Amino acid sequence: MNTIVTEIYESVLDGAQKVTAAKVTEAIESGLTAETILNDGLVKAMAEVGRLFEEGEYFVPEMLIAARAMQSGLTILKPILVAEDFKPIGKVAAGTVKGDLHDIGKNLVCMMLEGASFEIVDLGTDVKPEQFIEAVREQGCNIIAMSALLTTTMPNMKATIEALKEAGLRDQVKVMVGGAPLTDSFAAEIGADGYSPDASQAVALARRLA
Ligand code: B1M
Repeated sequence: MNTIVTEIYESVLDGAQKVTAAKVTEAIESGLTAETILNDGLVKAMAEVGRLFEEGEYFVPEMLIAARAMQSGLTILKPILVAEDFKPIGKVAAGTVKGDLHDIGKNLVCMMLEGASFEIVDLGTDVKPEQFIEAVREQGCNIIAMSALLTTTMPNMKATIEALKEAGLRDQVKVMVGGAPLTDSFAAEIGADGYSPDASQAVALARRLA
């Protein structure tokens, strides 16, 4: 791995927010692509944080400061990942489902979709079914993008789809889902229109759905 990328990776593991931001800036200036910085530095580090948490070496505070460091790097990458020339090809209501506070993956998906000329209504985390419904009704969103990182919150995706049906809105929107514990078959089972394992494939999926 390139030295700066290794330093970015280590700074996220250490939760050293300022170092991550400085190293990401340095990496961009040195000519590395945003994709390399993102995938080999930031995303890889968060996967390692997850492994350390599973093994009992990291606890919630360490996960949290690592997440903050990752966010500081993402903020710097955002202008590069997001196109400046912007004519929306669809309006997406994005959110992490009810009960779930993990937002790094969702934020990344939002950035990539924005970069691919989708307009984003970011509902944040812990998003209840009625909030997605309101975004369709009040803001005219034609795609719902739900993220879940916990096995315990995955059922809230189905609850949102059921609520859309009850509100008579299911035919007006496409529903895409993603998040580490999800699978294609889970998406089919709950009646979603598509599943994507990562942020770049989320763009291809949203284009198909739009
Ligand atoms: Co949490 N956490 N966490 N956590 N956390 C996981 C998810 C866990 C797998 C860790 C572990 O045990 N190895 C585990 C879940 C186990 C399970 O459900 N089976 C877990 C747990 C248990 C918990 C708590 C319950 C811990 C506790 O309190 N005891 C708690 C729950 C809080 C809650 O949500 N109610 C908790 C809390 C936290 C923090 C707040 C400390 C922090 C989140 C900070 C934040 O997001 N702002 C945190 C973190 C950082 C993680 C790990 C380490 C990293 C997640 C992450 O950001 N990954 C995670 C372990 C892991 O995933 N390896 C873990 C980087 C991100 C880029 O990847 O989010 O997967 P990801 O997104 C990817 C794809 O999944 C996909 O694209 C993204 C980019 O490629 N994708 C989509 C995501 N959404 C998509 C939507 C799409 C399409 C693609 O379309 C709509």
